[in-house]
Amino acid sequence: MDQAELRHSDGNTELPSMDPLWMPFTANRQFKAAPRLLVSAQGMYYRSHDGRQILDGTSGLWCVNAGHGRPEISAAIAHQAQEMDYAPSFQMGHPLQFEAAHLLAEIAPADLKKVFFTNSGSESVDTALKIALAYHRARGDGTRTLFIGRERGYHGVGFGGISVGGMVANRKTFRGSLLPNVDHLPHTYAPEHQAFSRGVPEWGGHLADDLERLVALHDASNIAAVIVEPVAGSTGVLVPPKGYLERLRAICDKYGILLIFDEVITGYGRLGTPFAAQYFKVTPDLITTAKAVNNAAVPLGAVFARNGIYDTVVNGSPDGAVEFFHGYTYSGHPLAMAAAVAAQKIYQRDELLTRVHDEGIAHYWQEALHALRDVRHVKDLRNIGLIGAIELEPRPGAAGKRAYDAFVGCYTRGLLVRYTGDTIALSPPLIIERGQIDQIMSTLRDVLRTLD
Ligand code: PXG
Repeated sequence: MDQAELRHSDGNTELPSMDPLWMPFTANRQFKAAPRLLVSAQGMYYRSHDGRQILDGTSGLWCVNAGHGRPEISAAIAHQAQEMDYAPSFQMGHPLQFEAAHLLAEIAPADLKKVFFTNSGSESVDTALKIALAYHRARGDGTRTLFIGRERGYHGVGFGGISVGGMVANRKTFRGSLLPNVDHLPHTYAPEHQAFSRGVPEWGGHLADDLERLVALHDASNIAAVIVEPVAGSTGVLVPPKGYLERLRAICDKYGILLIFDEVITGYGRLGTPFAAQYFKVTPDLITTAKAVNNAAVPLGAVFARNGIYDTVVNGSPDGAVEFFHGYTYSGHPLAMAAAVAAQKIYQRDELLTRVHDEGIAHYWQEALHALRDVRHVKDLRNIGLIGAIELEPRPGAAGKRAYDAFVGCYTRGLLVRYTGDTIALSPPLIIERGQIDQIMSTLRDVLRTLD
C-alpha cells in the first residue's frame, strides 16, 4: 500500500493535513516533517502508511499483550455498542462491569479483590492516592497525607502522578503546582554495581532502607503511602534489586504506611505472572493498572484494593451516603468492559499471563538480549520477564540523539521499539515466538552497528 491508497473517513486518499493535531509526548515539528503512521495491525505486526510490515517490539505502548486484532475482542465491543452504548456510572450499574471486576479479582494477588475502574494509568494513580487518603481518614488517621514516590518513577501525567513521579522533564514546567506533601526515595539504578545484570540485580536491596530516613524526617503519623513501580518502565527499565521490594513492604508494615505498586506496565502477564506482586511475592495494599487490562482496545484502567481498605472506607460512612467522592463518567464504560471481559477470557484460555515463564520465553529473551553485549554503543542491558532495555553510550553533547536514530533505523527496517533518553525499551506482545525474538535482536544489532 502506498500513500495514495491510504483511506480517510472523508474519502480523501492523501495523507491528512498534519497542522491541527497537537501530538502527545512527541516532537511535533520533527514528526510532521517525516510522519510515521500506522494504519492496521494483526498479531505481532503493524502495517505502516507506506505499506510496510512492522514487527511490534513494544506491544503498542506496553499494552497490547495478547497481540493485535483479536476477533473476540472486536466482536464483543461491536456487540456491546449495539446493545447499550453507555450507562451512567454513578448510582447505576450494568452487568458487564461486575463480570469484569469478578474476572480481575480472580487473578489479583492475595486479598486485593476490590476493583475500581478508571480510564487510564494516570487516573488509576490519582485514584489510588485518593483511596489511600480516604482509608486513613476513615480510620481516624487523617494526618496521614504525605506521599512518598521515587526518583525516576513514572506514574502518568495527572498532577498526582507527576508529583509522586520522578522524571524531571515531566515535572519541571509544573514544579510550582505539584502536590505539596510529597517526598521521594532514591532510584535504584547503579550501573557501577549492576550493569549487564541478568534479571534482578544483586546489588541495591539496601536502598529501600532510605524509607526509614524519610519516616524519621516526616514521622510515620504523617505518611499515607509509598508508591513505586515494581519495575520502572518509562524511565528506561529499572529492575528492582534483590530484596528491595520486600524491604519496602516490611518498613511500610512497621509504620502503618500503605504500599502502592504501580503495575500499569507490569500488570497482566508481562513478567510471566499476572502481576509483578506475584512475581516478587510481595503483596502491596493497592495496585494501579491500565493498558493490557483489556488489551488496550478501549481506554480503561483498574485499581485493585485490599478487601480491608474497601471495608474501612465503605463502612466508615452512614448507610445511604456515598462513601468515596471519586469516580469518572466513563468508569466501567460498557465498551471498555466488553473488551475487558473478552481480553481476560483470552488471557485465561491461552494461559498468556504465565506464558513467558511457563514456555521459557523469558529465558530465551534474556539470552538473546544479552548476546548484544559486545555490539557497538551498548553500555548496559537490562531484562526481566518480557521486558528488555538497551542503554546506549550517549553522543557527546547530544543526549538522546543516538537512541532516536536507533528508533528510526529500526522502524525503517520494520521493527517498532521505544526509546527514552539513550535507552531503547522493548516489551513485545506475550504471544511472541522465538523466531520473532531473533528478528528483534538481529535488527537491533544491524542498526546499532551502522549508527554513528
Ligand atoms: N504508571 C505507569 C507505571 C506507566 O507506565 C502510567 C502510569 C500512565 O498511564 P496512562 O494510561 O495515563 O498513559 C504509565 C504509562 C513508554 C510509555 O514507552 C509508558 C507509558 C505511557 C506511554 C509510553 O515508556 N506508561
